[in-house]
Amino acid sequence: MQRTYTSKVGKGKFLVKGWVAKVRDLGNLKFFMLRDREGTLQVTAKKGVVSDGIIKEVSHLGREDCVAVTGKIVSSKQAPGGRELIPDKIEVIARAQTPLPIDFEGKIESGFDKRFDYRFLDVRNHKVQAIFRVMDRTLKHMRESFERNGFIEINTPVIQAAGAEGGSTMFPIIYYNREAFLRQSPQLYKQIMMASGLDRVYEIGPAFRAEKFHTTRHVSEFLSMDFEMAWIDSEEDVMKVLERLVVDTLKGVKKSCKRELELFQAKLKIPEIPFRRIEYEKAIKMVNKVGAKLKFGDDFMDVEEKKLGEILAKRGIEWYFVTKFPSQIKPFYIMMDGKYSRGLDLAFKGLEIASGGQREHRYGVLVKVMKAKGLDPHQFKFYLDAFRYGQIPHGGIGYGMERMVQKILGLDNIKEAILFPRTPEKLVP
Ligand code: AMO
Repeated sequence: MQRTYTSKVGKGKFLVKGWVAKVRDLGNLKFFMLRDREGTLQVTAKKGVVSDGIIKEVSHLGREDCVAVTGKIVSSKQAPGGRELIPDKIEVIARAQTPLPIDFEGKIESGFDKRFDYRFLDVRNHKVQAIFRVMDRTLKHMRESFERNGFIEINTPVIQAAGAEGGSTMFPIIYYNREAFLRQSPQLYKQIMMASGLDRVYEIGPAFRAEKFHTTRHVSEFLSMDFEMAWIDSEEDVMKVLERLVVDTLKGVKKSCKRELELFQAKLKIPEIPFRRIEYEKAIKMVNKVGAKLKFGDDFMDVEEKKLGEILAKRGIEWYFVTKFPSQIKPFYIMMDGKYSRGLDLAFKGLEIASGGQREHRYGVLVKVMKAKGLDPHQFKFYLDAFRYGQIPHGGIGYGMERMVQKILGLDNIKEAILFPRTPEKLVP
């Protein structure tokens, strides 16, 4: 007989497989909840109704034993979901040791560290599992949107010889007999691909940052979704694609993750296009009015980002762009117009989700900017070469996938949206 998920059983005989979630023994009546990926099902063994062998088997079951149960589904007023399984065969596939190291059903709140140590148990909780289903669907709907908009998915190296996002967050590794780095972003490679004629590319893959501080939105390894597009006139073209991508994705998630969103009581609003564009100087004024002390050239930190999000939330705005950042705080690859840059950030409820902009595609200017920012162009020859033989105007963004899921579900900490988070302290498991 083929296995059926607990959510799919109807009337008749079925084989279900899963973990023993709860056992109750009322003497002549014994029952347990069987949990699988899709839900739970009560298995009821009543003396006289099932064989003595089954009764004995059930009385030996313990929490999280792994079982395969065959039996008949009958309606039941008392059982959760209005149905129960009357077993005629119970096979114990594996026993679980006791006591369990964490109580993942949430009666005793386990600390983060313990939860991540035993993530395989933690994810048996359907609410925790829901986070990763939302991640799965988010990626799927994004890929669909990219496909509709003519993007090609690519993969570029994770092991790199040079980083684009500043030395302080690079992870050096030993690559045979020389030093290399884990990528901070696919920045240099996606830009190189703009000189290849592929026109519109995206990549979804891990990115690494040796972040020294602890926040609820930074980790050392995250899933970066990057796109890059050619033949643009300005960063406005990038924002148009990005806001379309966000709306497509949210619409998809709203439809395919109803159950998951309900578990988190997450009300997903679909923003209207175009998203609000706020120039950096205006954003500074807005947060300074409520107590911040930012001046031109300062970067938005956690608190100011949140403040801006709160101000805009009062106006019913959840998604917005911040544009026209000062050139001095943007990386070398962003195009500068004197004092201002063509860089942009996209925020969702006060959290930066993506950043990018129009790139500098003119070889001579790029080399000059790199030098002015203290970089050695010789180290970036492989990248700069792509700008010497017909590089076209282009732009793109990098997008933090876990931050997106964090905000969709209202999770306090980004780590919850990562199966095995990496932080300065956490390398195992
Ligand atoms: P940036 O450094 O702003 O830009 O990163 C892009 C997006 O990636 C996410 N992110 C992180 N998420 C979790 N933990 C971290 N430590 C972390 N660092 C970044 C954020 C952020 O908005 N190359 C540029 C992008 C571009 O211009 O295309 C870049 O990496 O959501």
